[in-house]
Amino acid sequence: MSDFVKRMAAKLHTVFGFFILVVVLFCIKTYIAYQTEFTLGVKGGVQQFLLAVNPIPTALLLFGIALYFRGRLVYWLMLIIDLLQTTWLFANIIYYREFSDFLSFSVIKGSGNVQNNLGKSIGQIIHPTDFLVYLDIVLLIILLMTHVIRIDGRPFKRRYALTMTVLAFSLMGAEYGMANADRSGLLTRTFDNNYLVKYLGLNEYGAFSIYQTQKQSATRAHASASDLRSVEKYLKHNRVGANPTYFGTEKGKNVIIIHLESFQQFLINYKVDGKEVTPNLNKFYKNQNTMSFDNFYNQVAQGKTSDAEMMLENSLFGLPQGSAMTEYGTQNTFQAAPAILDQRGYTSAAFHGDVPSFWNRDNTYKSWGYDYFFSSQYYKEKADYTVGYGLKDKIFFRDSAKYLQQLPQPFYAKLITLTNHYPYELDKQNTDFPATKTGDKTVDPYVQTAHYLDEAFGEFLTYLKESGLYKNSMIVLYGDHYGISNNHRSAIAQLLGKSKVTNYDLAQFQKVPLMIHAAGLKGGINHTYGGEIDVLPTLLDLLGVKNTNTIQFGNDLLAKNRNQTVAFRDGDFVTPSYTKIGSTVYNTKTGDVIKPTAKQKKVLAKEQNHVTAELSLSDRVIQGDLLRFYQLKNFKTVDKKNYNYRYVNGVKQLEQAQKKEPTSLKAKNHGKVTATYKTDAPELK
Ligand code: GP9
Ligand code: MN
Repeated sequence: MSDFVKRMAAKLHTVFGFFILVVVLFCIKTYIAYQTEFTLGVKGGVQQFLLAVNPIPTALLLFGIALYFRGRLVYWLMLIIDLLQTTWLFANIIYYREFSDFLSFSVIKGSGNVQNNLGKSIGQIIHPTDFLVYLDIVLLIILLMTHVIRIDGRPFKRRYALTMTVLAFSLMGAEYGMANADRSGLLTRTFDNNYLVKYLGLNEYGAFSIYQTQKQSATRAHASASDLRSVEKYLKHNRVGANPTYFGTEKGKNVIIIHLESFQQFLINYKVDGKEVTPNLNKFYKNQNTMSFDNFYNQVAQGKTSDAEMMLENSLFGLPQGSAMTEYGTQNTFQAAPAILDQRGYTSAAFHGDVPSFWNRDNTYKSWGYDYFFSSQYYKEKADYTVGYGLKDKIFFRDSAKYLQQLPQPFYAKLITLTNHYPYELDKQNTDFPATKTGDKTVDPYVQTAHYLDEAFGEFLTYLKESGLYKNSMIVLYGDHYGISNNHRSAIAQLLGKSKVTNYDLAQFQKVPLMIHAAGLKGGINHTYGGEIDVLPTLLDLLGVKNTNTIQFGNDLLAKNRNQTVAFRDGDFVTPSYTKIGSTVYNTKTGDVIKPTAKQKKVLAKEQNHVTAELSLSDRVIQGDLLRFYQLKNFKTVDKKNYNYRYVNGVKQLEQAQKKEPTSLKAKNHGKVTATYKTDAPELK
């Protein structure tokens, strides 16, 4: 043995040597688990680096606790700490295998409705090799018992123990700084548990999950049924009746919702080099059976897509910070569209080509009562099938049709597109549209991915027509939020053909499309002012679902005498007359700044009150989990235990549904495909 190895081996007989050995073994196995057990979506050098080093800080910190003690106890403590951390790792490996997500403390607490049916199937999902994560601990125990490693009875200097603790915290801080530089808003926006583990580590994720669960439980515990009273009072005062001309006209039809990622209203009829960016959507927009809204605004905050989903399916606002879906989606009680319709004989399904954990969809959709969630696990993926967050839209729509035609009718289906997402990248073979020429690299390819989305939509629409779904479905399209953020003022000005843009222009730039199409529906461009919060009441009225006693903050866009004040999440607002941004008020028709008269001031104060009230009351509903106290008439509380979105389960469930409820397109066609899906996606050639 060389001198060096001998010297190192001798060090193992010291407390510090043993400590380092424990830390190194623990970090190595965590890293191996990261690589083999989880799909963390690590991209680029910074993320690779952070993944490799992220187990170190908490390992130093936690094992370092033992250094404050002396004698045998030090060794015992290290082994116990190892055992605890390893069990956390082990539990996550098992849970991830079943749910493609990490264990959260709200799931662990399992308070009543948050169970995931894990108990039942645990035997089936554990592999004997999973226990290998404990191997290093067993090895350490053997080495100690056989005295290959001797116990060092000398006290470890307090000073050094403290140094280790300080070092651990400093490394944690440095790591967080690097992580946040790569992905800003990591802890405030809380996109995906995968992100927290990838950037910060499994233990940090665990600590954050405890913090979040505690925070939520505290407000939840303080809330009581009486808090609902002010909400009900507000709603009673502000609710408007449905428009009798439209109420129930689409009763019993399928509902197909297409979530157009990052799609803004200005793209409709927009041209680049004389060519329409979105010819298919433009045609749909003008169709005589499409009701299109041209003063419809996105109202999202940090939760972006998840805020849009929350509003669309619950008519509750997202939160001022973070994402309501990630923070409250697992634990809260909801009375959401999928559940409401489900209880009226509908089948509900969400389709999305990304991992199920993003925005905590995998848990939230259960709370909302989705029967099916077709996430990336349900789609065959080859390397060139995906870009950015997931599946390319053309392939996504094509492969969704396969599941869509198996859904018992009537169904409520939501398809969330993905390709038109920042940074708007698309491979050459799919790019057949000119970029804009503002010189802003972030902005210019936006029309190219929007064009791709439009082609994908066109193909899907053809399928709907050929399969017959077009005739018996209400098809709803909406843009979730802006694609070009306010940081790109100069590029926005060029796109809009202006010399410069004001805050008024930026507010109007928040318009997104909303189109509702159904055979026989009286179409046209509707100029009413509204936002995402108003969609659910509108759809329920069209479907003939009485909506006068729900806790929903929007109002039917087709109703007469509706309040047309559109709240932005930060408290600013737009009405047909005024656009209020910060302390400035603009004339909505002209964009001119207004110096309000005494009378106007009164009107504006009233509008502001209305906006502040609806936002804060909606927050109270979510943060206090108030719907748990609200018995909605004819509505059964959703039991999350009844849902499982794992691929094998979903497929089996679909199969059984064909026999139990033979109303799907496919079942009606005696198990045969009704229309072949046509796409020009080059990847499939
Ligand atoms: C991810 C997708 C994007 O699954 O929905 O979310 P966004 O970044 O737009 O909020
Ligand atoms: Mn989005």
